Amino acid sequence: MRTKIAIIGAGPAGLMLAHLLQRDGIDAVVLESRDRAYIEGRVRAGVLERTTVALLERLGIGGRMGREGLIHTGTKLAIDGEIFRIDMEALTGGSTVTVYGQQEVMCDLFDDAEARGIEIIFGAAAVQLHDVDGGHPFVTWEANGALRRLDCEFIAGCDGFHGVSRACIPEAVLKTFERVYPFGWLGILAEVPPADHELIYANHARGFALASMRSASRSRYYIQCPVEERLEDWPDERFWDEVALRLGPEAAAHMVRGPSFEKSIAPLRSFVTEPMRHGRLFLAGDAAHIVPPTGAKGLNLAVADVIFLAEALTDFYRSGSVCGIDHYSARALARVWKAERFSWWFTGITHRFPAMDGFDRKMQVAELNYIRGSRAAQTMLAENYVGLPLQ
Ligand code: FAS
Ligand code: PHB
Repeated sequence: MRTKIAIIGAGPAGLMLAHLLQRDGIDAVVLESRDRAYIEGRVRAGVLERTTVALLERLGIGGRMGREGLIHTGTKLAIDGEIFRIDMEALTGGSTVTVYGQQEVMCDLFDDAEARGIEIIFGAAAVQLHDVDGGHPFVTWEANGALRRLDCEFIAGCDGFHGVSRACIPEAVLKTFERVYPFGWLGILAEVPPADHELIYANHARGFALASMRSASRSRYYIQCPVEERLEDWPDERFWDEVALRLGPEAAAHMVRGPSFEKSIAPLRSFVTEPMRHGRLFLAGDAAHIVPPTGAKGLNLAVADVIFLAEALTDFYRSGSVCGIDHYSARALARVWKAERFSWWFTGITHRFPAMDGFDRKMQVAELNYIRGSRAAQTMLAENYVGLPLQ
C-alpha cells in the first residue's frame, strides 16, 4: 500500500487530522490497533474549547454537537462549599465552551469518516515505524497473522501516551518534562440530572471534587483520591456521600443520586516531549503531551496540534514550502506549554497535596478568595479555560 500521510491512532488527534487532510485533498491512511467500539467506549473528555467547536463546524461535523451540546457561558468554583461564578463569556468578550462528550465527538468523526471514504484500518497489531528520519518512511503491522506494509511520505504519531511513535525519536534528541501528581481522579457516570447547569470545581479540606455532566439527564462527577485507591472500596453510596461533602451544602441540595454505570480512576500527570517532530515523523496529542484533566485541555490541545500540522502539510503539498513543517514543533509547543502551565496551576489551587501544611492550605484559600474578588484574576482563568487563540 502507498499513501502520503500514515496516521498512527484513531483517537481525536488522528481522526481530526484525517478529516482535515481529506478536506485538503491529501491522501492519508489511519492505522488503529483497537476497534471503533473500544474507542467510543472510553469516557474521557467532556469540555470543548471554542477552537475545537469551530473546527468541527468548519468540517461540517458539528450538526449533532450543535443540537445536543451544552453551551456554557460560565463555570463555578467552590471553597469549602462556598460557590462563586466565573462569567467566562463576559470576561472574554463573548467566548464560551461546549459540554459534549469525547465519546460523542468520536462517534461523529467515525460516522463522517465512513461517509467521506477516509481509510481507517482497525485492529492493526504490532505497528512499527521505519526510516522516519530517512527519505522513504514506511509502517508495518500485523493483520490476521500476515505482515502488512504502508509506504508513505510522512508519519503522524497520534497514538496517545502509550503508543509507539514517541519511542521512534532517538533518546539523544528527545527531551521529556514531567510532573506526576500524588493523587488520581475517581470518576463516575450516572443517568441523573446534574447538580448545577454549569460545572463546579470544588476545593475542599477533604480534597478536590468536580461536578460535570454529559447532558441534562447524565452527570459526570469526580473526586480526588489516592492513586493506589481501589474501585471496590468505593461503592456508589460512599462516593455520593463524599462528593456531596466536598461540593458543599448548596450544591448537595440539588444533587440527584443514582446508580453509576461507569466508574474509573485516572492518574494525573503533566508531561511534555520536545521536539514534536523528528525527520518525517510528527507527534500530535497525547503522544507528545499530557495535562491533568483539571483544565479540560487534553482533547483541545490534540485538536490544536493537528490544525497546525494539517496547515503545514497542506502548505507543503500546495507550494512545496517546508516552512510550516519546520516550524510545526515550535508552534505546537508554544501552545502546549501555556496549557500545561494553566492545567498545573488550576490543579495546584484546587487539590489537596499530601505534603501540604496549614500554611499551604491558607495560601490556596487566599488565592481562591483573590480570584473571587478580582476581575483581572477571573479574566486570566476565563481566557485560558475557553482556550487561547490559535497562533
Ligand atoms: P488518544 O489516547 O485518545 O488516542 C490514541 C489512539 O491511538 C487510541 O485509539 C489508541 O488505541 C491508538 N493506539 C495506541 N497505540 C497504538 C499503536 N501502537 N498502533 C496503533 N494505534 C495505537 N481532555 C479535555 O480536553 N477535556 C476533558 O474534560 C478531559 N477529561 C479527561 C478525563 C479523563 C479521565 C482522561 C483520562 C482524559 C481526559 N482528557 C480531557 C484528555 C483526553 O481527552 C486526551 O487528551 C485525548 O484523548 C487525546 O487524544 P489523542 O492524542 O488522539 O490520544
Ligand atoms: C468531564 O466532564 O469529564 C470533565 C470536565 C472538566 C474537566 C475534566 C473532565 O476539567
